[in-house]
Amino acid sequence: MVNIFCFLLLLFFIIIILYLIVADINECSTNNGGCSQTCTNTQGSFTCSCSSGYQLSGNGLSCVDINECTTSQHNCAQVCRNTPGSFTCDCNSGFMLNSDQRTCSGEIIAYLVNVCNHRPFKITIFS
Ligand SMILES: [Ca+2]
Repeated sequence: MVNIFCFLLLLFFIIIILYLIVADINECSTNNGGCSQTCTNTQGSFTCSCSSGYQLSGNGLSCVDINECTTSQHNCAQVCRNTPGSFTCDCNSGFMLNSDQRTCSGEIIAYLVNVCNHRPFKITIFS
């Protein structure tokens, strides 16, 4: 009698375990699975992933900004400024950021004299 009871109990637990394996639970449907950005449901589990410019932290859940300025992942000619998920380029004093948002042009200051009134005037050119 005890053997039959033990067998049925064992069978019951095996059925429950098989049900949990086969019947996938979408962990992402509750609190985004704990992921700070993207949660992807998989059979029997889930994974977290991050948008471009972020990397998954050690806990596998949260995403942290990549500081492109402290690595070689930026292409700024002069100054790199880290931003959440990205970075921007800037220029040193006396330079102006070009339209490519990466390189800088130097400031050329020239002093000319107005031939009509003989007064000096300043022109500034970025090149
Ligand atoms: Ca960044």
